[in-house]
Amino acid sequence: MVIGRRSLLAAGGAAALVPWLPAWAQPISSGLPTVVGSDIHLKIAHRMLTVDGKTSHAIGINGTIPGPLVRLKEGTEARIHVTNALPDEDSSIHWHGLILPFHMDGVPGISFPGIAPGATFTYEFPVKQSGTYWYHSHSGLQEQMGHYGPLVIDPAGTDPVAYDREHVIVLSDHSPLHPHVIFKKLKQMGGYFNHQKQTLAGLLAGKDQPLKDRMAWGAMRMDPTDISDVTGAAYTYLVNGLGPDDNWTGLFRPGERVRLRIINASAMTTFNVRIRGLKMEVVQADGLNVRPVEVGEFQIAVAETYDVVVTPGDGAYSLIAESSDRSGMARATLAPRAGMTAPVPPLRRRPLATMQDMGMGGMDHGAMDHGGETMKHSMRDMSLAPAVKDTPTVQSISPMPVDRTGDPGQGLDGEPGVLTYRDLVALDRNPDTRTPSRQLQIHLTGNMERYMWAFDGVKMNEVKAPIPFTEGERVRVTLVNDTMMTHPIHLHGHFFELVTGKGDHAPRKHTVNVQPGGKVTFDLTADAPGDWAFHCHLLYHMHAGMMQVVTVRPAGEAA
Ligand SMILES: [Cu+2]
Repeated sequence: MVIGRRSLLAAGGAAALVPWLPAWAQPISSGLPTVVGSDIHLKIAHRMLTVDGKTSHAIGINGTIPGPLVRLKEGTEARIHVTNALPDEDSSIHWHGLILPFHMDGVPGISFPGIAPGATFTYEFPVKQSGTYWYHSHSGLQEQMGHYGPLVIDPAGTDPVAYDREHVIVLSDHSPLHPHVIFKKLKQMGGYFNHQKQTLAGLLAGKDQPLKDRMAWGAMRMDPTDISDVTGAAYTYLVNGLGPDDNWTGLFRPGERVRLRIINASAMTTFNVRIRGLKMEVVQADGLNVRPVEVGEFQIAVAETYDVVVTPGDGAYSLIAESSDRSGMARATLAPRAGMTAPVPPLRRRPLATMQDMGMGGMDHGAMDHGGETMKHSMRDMSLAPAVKDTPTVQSISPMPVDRTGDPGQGLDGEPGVLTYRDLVALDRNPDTRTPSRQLQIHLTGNMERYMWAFDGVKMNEVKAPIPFTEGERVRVTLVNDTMMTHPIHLHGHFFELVTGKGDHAPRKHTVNVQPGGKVTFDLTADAPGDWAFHCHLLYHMHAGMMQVVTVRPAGEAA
């Protein structure tokens, strides 16, 4: 299952020997079914999925993984009938990033009761936006089994992005292990799937951390190779449901402007995306247009979307999405003709977490240069975060977290031309440019050893009350990451403006990745009354407690 350098090279070699295949047998983009119209029907059911020749259990929608592309039009009414054909469990569909009435948002227990086995629920809502989005289950761990799909809304007016052709690229992670088994193993041992730990041999060979650093990290019971909880040891990384050897291929005519709508529908995987030999013009983030910015690579967190435009010449190109811990990759090909391949680069060297990732970004090196025991104490100083409850879900408090929106993401420091959040500028003026009337700080806390994750030290099942907002109020929210993992934090039913110094053209997002030991600030206009889910989009983090309910009450109603 691990897609190592050797198997990829072997696959590339084998692919070159495969004879020409008829068009219908090629995994080209036309293979992604699309559903349109005033009444759309989706059916959730078990099926088998074959990836790179290996078959395992999965959940599909209308028989495919990912589910079909749901294509809507801005300014129309959507009516989508969702049937749950799973024999013995409830299901649901959440429309990720859509602005709609809260009871159509599809989160069981928050917005509606869920869809019982055999039942059909009809979602009806006005389509008020355009862009690239996706949908997925919000029930149990079904999303990990394939219950997700792309959603594209065509604008009512002219599209500011000029392009000749488009491809939807759904990135995901699939495992033959049942998600409950994965979760159980994480609970038993947070680092269960990390097969890239530092070794004695590596130390002797002078690789990775020197002995002094290793002892300091060891005393803190922290592991710098701990980048992803679930890795290529458990996952095959997919493009549109196909493995690296299957090699999904998107066709183009040389010289065309090709728009790629890239969606990270993974349960747990942050990807670093690049196309060898091509510059990418980022034109949209999380469904909303941004001023075009040219990059060579970008990190896409779970649940984010980026649209890029590329102009390929007459040749084949490898689209590579490495998992951020470099334990594997998703791979696809862009080519003028089916059957063409391009070289696939080996996985790059795995990154190590840094002192910044431990929330020491604001400290000078002198302050870091003390022994492990002292550091261990300074890593859990509860007085630094008075609002955080002192519970076992808090393994550490970042001593000096810094704004990391200018960082490219773990492992990408020093790589040329990598997108950061600070490169994003909204194409349209922000709809609300008022100064926030209050501030709110939320800490992302966790305990890797016990695999507990929470907001402010309180897991979802121990939360006493939702986070209250008054309808129409504008609030500045700062998320502080007290853990060594990245957390893609998603708020339902709203967009928020990242505070990165872009004035009234701040980039607006529905999901923001908070880097380890870092912080992110955004301004939120709470303009959608109702109860909304607010959670880490890493599936097992959400499942382990990093979730809350945000309630937006009409002004004048008692809190
Ligand atoms: Cu998380």
